Amino acid sequence: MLLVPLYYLLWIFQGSLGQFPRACVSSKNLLEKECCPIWSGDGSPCGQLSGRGSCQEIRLSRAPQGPQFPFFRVDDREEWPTVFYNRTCQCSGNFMGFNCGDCKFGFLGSNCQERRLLLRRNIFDLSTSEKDKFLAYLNLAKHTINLDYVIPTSTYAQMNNGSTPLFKDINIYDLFVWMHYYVSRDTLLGGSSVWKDIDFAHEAPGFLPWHRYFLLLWEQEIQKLTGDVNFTIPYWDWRDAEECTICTDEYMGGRHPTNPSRLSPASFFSSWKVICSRLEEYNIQQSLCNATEEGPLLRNPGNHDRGRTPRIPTSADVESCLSLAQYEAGSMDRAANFSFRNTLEGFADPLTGIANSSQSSMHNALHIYMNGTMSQVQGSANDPIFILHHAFVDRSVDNYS
Ligand SMILES: *[C@@H]1O[C@H](CO)[C@@H](O)[C@H](O)[C@H]1NC(C)=O
Ligand SMILES: *[C@@H]1O[C@H](CO)[C@@H](O)[C@H](O)[C@H]1NC(C)=O
Ligand SMILES: *[C@@H]1O[C@H](CO)[C@@H](O)[C@H](O)[C@H]1NC(C)=O
Ligand SMILES: *[C@@H]1O[C@H](CO)[C@@H](O)[C@H](O)[C@H]1NC(C)=O
Ligand SMILES: *[C@@H]1O[C@H](CO)[C@@H](O)[C@H](O)[C@H]1NC(C)=O
Ligand SMILES: *[C@@H]1O[C@H](CO)[C@@H](O)[C@H](O)[C@H]1NC(C)=O
Ligand SMILES: *[C@@H]1O[C@H](CO)[C@@H](O)[C@H](O)[C@H]1NC(C)=O
Ligand SMILES: [Cu+2]
Repeated sequence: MLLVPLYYLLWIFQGSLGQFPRACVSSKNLLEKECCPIWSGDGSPCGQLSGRGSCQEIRLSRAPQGPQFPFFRVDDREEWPTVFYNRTCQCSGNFMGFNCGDCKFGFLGSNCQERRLLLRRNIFDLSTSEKDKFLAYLNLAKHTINLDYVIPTSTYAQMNNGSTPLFKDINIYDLFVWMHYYVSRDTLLGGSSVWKDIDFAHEAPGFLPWHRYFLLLWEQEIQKLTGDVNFTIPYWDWRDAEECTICTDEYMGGRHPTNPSRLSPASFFSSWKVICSRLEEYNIQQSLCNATEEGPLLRNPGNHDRGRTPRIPTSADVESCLSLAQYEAGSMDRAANFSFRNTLEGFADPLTGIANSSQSSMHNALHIYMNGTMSQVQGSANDPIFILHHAFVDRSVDNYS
């Protein structure tokens, strides 16, 4: 029952993650506002000669205006991606991607006709070698430059409306960290002022489809990086956990022996550097996160505010949340009562469905519980626990009907 609206939303959200194909960031592309790269398979834009797609004008209905965002044409993300591009590849059939070079999720083969069913598994059900392979993929992604995508290091206006492009390389893992930052960052209003009450991926109906699409793209990038076409993100089933059971050196990194908010040197995650964490600095400078390394991953599981989040959600919490009949209800934001999305996201008490601003439960509870990099929305994807956590949140959606 839920799948129909969800896939419809997925379609709407395609491309709204903030990706910039490397092939589309010259001043020529930006001034012409065209992003229709060549598909190397046949040398034509959007793989047009092979019938994969064609270069089309983007037509959007005007974004709804409302009190939640009392501005117009001040933020590059409005009516995405039309500030940057008004012509992009529209792919046909089972093709997708910026040049229609990829297959839609769930398909493979040279014509993307083979159906492929992939299963995400509980991380504790992986064999040691499967689990170690997953960890190695994470580390490889963190240390491999993304050849397909780059990030902008400034706004469109700061690029003189496209005549002076400012883009930068980023690694495959951090591209996703950056996209999650970009979708949830504040709006820069000039001078030193910002609009903080904005987020294109949280606290609204888009929360679940946006993160679902994000995970699917993440999987696809890892599949392409490693050639492991069957790769799926494992999930962490945190129900009834009394502590962070994946916070060990065998899994996502144990605690440092002397510094409780750092990771154990026995885990390679202890040497990972975060990006996009200095939000106040960006706002003061009216700049974007430019993916400069900003220090180690921080995590201090269980040291959180227990008044706000007394425990990791229980099986009963999940059952109760799944029994909420309406996907959205009432105000469609964090104040909504009896809303499946708002309750699963964590702004309502799962046992009553009543919104409560002094509690963080369900999805939010895990972010708060980690008491570190995971706890700040914009930079949370720096901690690879984000991926395992969201894979489990996504699984809850599958169990909802
Ligand atoms: C797309 O952008 C280009 C460059 O600014 C402009 O010339 C063209 O008129 C735009 N097309 C549409 C349909 O807005
Ligand atoms: C960029 O475009 C905006 C809106 O059209 C305009 O107000 C501004 O002057 C332009 N800036 C530059 C540097 O061309
Ligand atoms: C992926 O899974 C399919 C079906 O289970 C199998 O035939 C294929 O060999 C697997 N491919 C790889 C690269 O593991
Ligand atoms: C990148 O961002 C950091 C933090 O805001 C800033 O200190 C640095 O100057 C920026 N680097 C470039 C090349 O803009
Ligand atoms: C960690 O938890 C303490 C309360 O126990 C809180 O004051 C602090 O802001 C939290 N830090 C992060 C990064 O969440
Ligand atoms: C949700 O329920 C609470 C408690 O009944 C109520 O105070 C609040 O106004 C409700 N929220 C909305 C948006 O209706
Ligand atoms: C909200 O949560 C706080 C702290 O757990 C609790 O004291 C309060 O009764 C709750 N409010 C509602 C309306 O449930
Ligand atoms: Cu998020």
